[in-house]
Amino acid sequence: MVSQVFDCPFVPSHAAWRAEYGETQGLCASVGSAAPVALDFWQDWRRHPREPFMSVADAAIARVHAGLDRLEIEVPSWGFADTGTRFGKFMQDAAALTLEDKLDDAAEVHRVTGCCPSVAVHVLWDFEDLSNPAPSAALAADRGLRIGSINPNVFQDQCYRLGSVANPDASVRRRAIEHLLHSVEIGRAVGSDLLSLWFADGTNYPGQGHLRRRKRWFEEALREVHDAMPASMTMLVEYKPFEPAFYHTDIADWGMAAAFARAAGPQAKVLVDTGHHLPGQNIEHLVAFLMDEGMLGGFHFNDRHYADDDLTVGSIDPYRIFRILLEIVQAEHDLGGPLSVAYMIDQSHNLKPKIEAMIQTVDMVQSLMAKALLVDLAALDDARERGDVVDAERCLVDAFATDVRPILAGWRERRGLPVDPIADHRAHGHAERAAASRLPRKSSGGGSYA
Ligand SMILES: [Mn+2]
Repeated sequence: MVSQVFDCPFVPSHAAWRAEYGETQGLCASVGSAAPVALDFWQDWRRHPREPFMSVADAAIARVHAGLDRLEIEVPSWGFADTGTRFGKFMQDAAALTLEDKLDDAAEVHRVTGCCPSVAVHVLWDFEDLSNPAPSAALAADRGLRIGSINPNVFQDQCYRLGSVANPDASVRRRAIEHLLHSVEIGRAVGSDLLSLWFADGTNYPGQGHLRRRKRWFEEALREVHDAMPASMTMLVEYKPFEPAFYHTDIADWGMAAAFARAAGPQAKVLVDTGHHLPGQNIEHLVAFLMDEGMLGGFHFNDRHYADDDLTVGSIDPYRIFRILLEIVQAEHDLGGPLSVAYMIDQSHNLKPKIEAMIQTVDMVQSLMAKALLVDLAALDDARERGDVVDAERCLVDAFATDVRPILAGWRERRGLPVDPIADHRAHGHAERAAASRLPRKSSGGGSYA
């Protein structure tokens, strides 16, 4: 049904639609009742009394399309594998086992979205031969992709029970640092410029660890790794308030991450995982603060209701993600150019089919970015200067309430992409083929607990 809507000439160009059908003719008359998307969009704009429909729409659509042209979103290899909670895993027939499988799935996401050319890799889960990672870059290139952020793993081995670079045992700290240094070399070998660091280090009980000593071990480790990076590489330092540690976590929030990044060196920045905050945290505020300090490195997109739930981004609170993206849109507007921010997904789905969930995520990020780009920044500034709190808020709410699906469809048509990427993916048969080829291999294991 929806595809009929997107076939409507209204979608790629309002001007073309008006020329053909006339400004006063309702869209429902031309495509019938199967037009909920475009009809909503039409009615939404017609109800706006503040601006003439065409002038606002054309300018806004051009702005959104240009913004979407710049938006690349990295998918995580672990999002395609069987994963679970600590209570168990629900296996999916089509879930990926090998790096090749994961790259095949990432290529399918990129085929239908056109904006996901890079794949984040997890060192222990994705490289069978850590001494020879270079062939993985060719595997990615064969599929029109590239290897994105390198994610070391210093939380899984038994020796890390009491921490990695903050372990009280110097030999364990050294082992963790060597793995991080090896990860830098892996990045160099596969042409990646992002080293993405998350540590499970922390303690479960008061008195268990010497907090300041652990802080200094972290500073020393990050500095050593930073110094080994090529000039093109960025170190991303991720934080998380708790889990797996339940009393204290060594990098518990964005301020600590920023302090550690500063101590490490100029190529280290903060990675904001949207699910890694305590309830009530104003994420867009800390994002604005980090940008102004030149310390924002990138995002791990996901959503949460309670803790680090790894739900689909925007599924719980799309307005929050919109506000975060709006801070970036404003910063780039003030700067007069794009910021260097890595947009990455950190989700692993148990219930949704993994590729569909990833496509849905990309679509949500694009939609919320489109809404953020629709905010009239001049009107917003004017309202602020007049001290008009209501008008200022209305600038945000009006943009957020706009149905951007037809604008997104127009962008996709312009790029030769399917206007409904999930429907196209389902019709393409990738999941069925993947299940047929992977199910016989399932007994050999695979997956992770990401
Ligand atoms: Mn993350």
